[in-house]
Amino acid sequence: MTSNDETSKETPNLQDVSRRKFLNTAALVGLAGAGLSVGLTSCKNEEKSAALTGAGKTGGSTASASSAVTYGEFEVPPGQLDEYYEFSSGGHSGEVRVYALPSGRTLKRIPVFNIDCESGWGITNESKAIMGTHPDGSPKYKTGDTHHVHGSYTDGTYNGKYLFVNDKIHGRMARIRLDYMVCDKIVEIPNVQGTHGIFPDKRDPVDPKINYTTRVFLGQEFHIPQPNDGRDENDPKKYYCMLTCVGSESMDVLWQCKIDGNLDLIATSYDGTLAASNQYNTENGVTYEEMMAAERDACVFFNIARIEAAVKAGKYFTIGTSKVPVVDGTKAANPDPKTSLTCYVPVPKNPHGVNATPDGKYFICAGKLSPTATVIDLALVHKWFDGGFKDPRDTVVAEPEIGLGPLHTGFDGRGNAYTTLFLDSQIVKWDIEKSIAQFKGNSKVDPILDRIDVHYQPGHGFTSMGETKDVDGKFFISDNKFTKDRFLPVGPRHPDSGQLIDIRGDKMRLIADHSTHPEPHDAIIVKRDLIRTKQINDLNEHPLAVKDAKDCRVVRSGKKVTVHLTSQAPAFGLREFTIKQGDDVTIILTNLDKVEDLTHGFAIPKYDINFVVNPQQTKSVSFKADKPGVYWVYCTNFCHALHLEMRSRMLVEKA
Ligand code: CUK
Ligand code: CUA
Ligand code: CA
Repeated sequence: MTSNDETSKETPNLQDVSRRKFLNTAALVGLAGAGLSVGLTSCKNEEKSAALTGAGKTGGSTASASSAVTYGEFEVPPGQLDEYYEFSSGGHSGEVRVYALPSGRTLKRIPVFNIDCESGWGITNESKAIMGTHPDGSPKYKTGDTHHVHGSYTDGTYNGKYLFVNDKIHGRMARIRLDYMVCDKIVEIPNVQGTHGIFPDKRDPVDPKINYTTRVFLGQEFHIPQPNDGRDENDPKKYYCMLTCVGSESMDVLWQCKIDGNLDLIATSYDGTLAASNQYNTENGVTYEEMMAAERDACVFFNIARIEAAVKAGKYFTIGTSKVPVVDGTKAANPDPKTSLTCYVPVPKNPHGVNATPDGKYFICAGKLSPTATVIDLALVHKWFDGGFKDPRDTVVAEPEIGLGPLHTGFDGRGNAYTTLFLDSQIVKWDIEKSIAQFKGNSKVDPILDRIDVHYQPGHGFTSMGETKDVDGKFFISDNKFTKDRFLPVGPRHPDSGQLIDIRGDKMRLIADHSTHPEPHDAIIVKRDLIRTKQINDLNEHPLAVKDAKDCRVVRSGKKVTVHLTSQAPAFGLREFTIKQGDDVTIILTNLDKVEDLTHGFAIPKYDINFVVNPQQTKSVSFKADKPGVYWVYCTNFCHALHLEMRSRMLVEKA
């Protein structure tokens, strides 16, 4: 299926042809295969030692050996707190993880799209209401696939209010409130599949002249026919992808923008005017060979003000039963740059991550199948939108060759970029301004400053505060797959790793290997003082809170039974309660303990109920009392010397 071969017909400008050394499709597939087989066969000694030195994967690694590191410098001694939080996506576990850096301590796993019996996520009524349910009350989806975690911003830096994370499988976005570090809202995006990249606006409405609202943008990776209801399943003309915009407070889907090609990762500009995405499937291919057909794909820019004006002016359509306004951002619908909603900048073959430099000037798009990174000047993108010139490719100000398999780029705020090289198993440090000078024709300049081996296949790489204008240039994390010999073996499924790299000096230094559960994708590193959490819940937050142990009771209305219950170490408010077989039971449990960290568990054997209530928190569960008998309801969370004795008897009378 190829409905748009416009891109493949584009002739790269001549200056470029000599510089860019593309690998042909067959070579690339072979190369990717070789990289993987190294990762997968670690048993043989010679391969192992080759892998350990970082050599033997790409035939000639040029990384400097990491010079003497005094590891103690980065130690966080017992009792001391770390300098940073790291918020990481948990990949296809569907969760978000919280680590401390530089120690690498695991602090928390935040269940989001997954079901988690440690906390009761997906088991309690409150969490099910957030996740969405079938009419019978069961969760609508049990699976999730998180990739990109980003924080909410005020004027270019984190405000500590929210995290946003995508779900690639079911096309959802979740919000995590950072005061409790729990998911408080999930929105399902209509009309899309493969919701991958996500990035919030970096500004709040700080300028009264411009009506900025904080939005989150999401990129659709997979083409689907519209509407996707069984018609047009094999009609290429009906397939397309869209950018989606969600309001960060309302969590409503505000608009969508139809495009040519697909979307992948998202970046937003610091001035709130632009969002962009790399496009690896401008071919509109359905097989990987088709997706690799063109020598160039694109980085597409969205003019947010124009899109929102078009929506306001009613220049949109809707799809199927969805009411979300969809504007047309295809090239055919936008012939004039001066009114265009989108700008498609050609970049080499199947690019991956796009990242915004902290000075707000450039977006950097990594080549993936091209050994290059493309530096796009945002001022020139604006100039193109103003009609200043015709060819969007003229917004490119540099395209340095940096190594094989470039994926994601982090920044130190000193003008340097750090890009993960999946196939070279390295991080390359390069100078952005030098790459621009080189591109202008100064052949004496070499933008490459340093390389360091990582172990072994890096995906995302990111720096401390690196997605903000308050970037501090201290640490880089390389999140790696294929860690094989780096940790004690745990069977065929290996842990993944986050390797901590000190980037303060001229040379990068590998400081630590932190193991992670599979499979981390993107993360952000946030200064600890930007995060202010609450240590206990607010009793009044839940409308059904049972505020006094004296209020514990069983209320019956026909077959509907509500059990009002409290917990206070080492007892539940009712030592026993009786219900009848066939009852529709709701148990509301408030933890009346006020002591910090005094969490109680609540488990009912055979009824598959297990959740915790934190101090002053209320949660509820509903179930059908379908099994007569005696069930010891017990506290699962160690809370008191009499924790084992903290029980209540649920008597289900035979009907
Ligand atoms: S994608 Cu995983 S390495 Cu989902 Cu962010 Cu680039
Ligand atoms: Cu309450 Cu253990
Ligand atoms: Ca492509």
